[in-house]
Amino acid sequence: MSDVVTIGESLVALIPDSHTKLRYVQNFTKTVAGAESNVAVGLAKLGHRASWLSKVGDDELGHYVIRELRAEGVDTDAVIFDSDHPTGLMIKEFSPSLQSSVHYYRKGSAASTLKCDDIDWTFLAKARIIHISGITAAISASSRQVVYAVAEFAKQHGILFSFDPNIRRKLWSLEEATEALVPLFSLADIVLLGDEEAQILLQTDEQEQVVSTLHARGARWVALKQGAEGAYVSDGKTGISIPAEPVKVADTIGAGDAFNAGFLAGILEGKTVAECGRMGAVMGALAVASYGDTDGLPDRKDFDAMMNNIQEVYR
Ligand code: KDG
Repeated sequence: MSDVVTIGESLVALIPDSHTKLRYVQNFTKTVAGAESNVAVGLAKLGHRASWLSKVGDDELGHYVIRELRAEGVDTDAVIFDSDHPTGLMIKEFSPSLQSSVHYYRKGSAASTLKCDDIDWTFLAKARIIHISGITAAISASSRQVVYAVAEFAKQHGILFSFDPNIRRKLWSLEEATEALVPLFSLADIVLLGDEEAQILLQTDEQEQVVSTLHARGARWVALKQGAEGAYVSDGKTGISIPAEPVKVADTIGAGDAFNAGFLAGILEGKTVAECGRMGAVMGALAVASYGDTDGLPDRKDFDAMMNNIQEVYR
């Protein structure tokens, strides 16, 4: 039985060792990326039982993904190996100004063939929280159906459904994203979104307006992630700004997932919304301080030390 089940695609990510155009890069580090598996890793490192449900190719990259996630303590027993479709790949690119972008090689990947028949509903029924991001809805029509079906299932079974729109403009147009993602707000108990996403999907990034709109649609917890400004979090009774933790930025990719892991850990532990927000902010800061999506995420002991005094750990 898992505290949290996350569902979505994980990819092998190649991270260049230099800040230049990919054509000039000589060396890459191989790592695992994927919004939902990042959340599962963050939760597992904090000591929660986290499962990741997906499909990977029955290929070397697929076995690598599973090996890495298991090493981080994520349960992957429900993952399906697909011998007809490959594991997806992405390559990061860093410009000289440290901006990062990604190139996807994921069309027709194993995860994009995920369909409702692949889901082990009995396994899912035992979760306390199911977390999915909009990337799962973007990668194919069948995985989009999975997202809606899982959200409905969570509602019927009293499982908390956690949703992060995670809009990826390289995967679909803003019109397609809006049409597919806005209805999911009404099915979500926990909404974790960025301020740009709020602007696109709700036509406002004004924090109180965003949270009141989402609470009116049924969300019990809302976290509006504001990047370097921190976050605004609400449980419908208390709304509070959480400052970002001071950090030297290496790579911002993965910060939102890390925030989500910290925030969901807080909910599992019965914390106040302010504490959940601070847990998210600490996890987010640690993710941006390192290059891989999850390499910088702390184990519980380090996390607790940072929650008490982040300065001490950095020395
Ligand atoms: O949130 C970070 C993710 O974007 C990254 O790990 C890769 O899941 C990914 C994606 O589809 O972009």
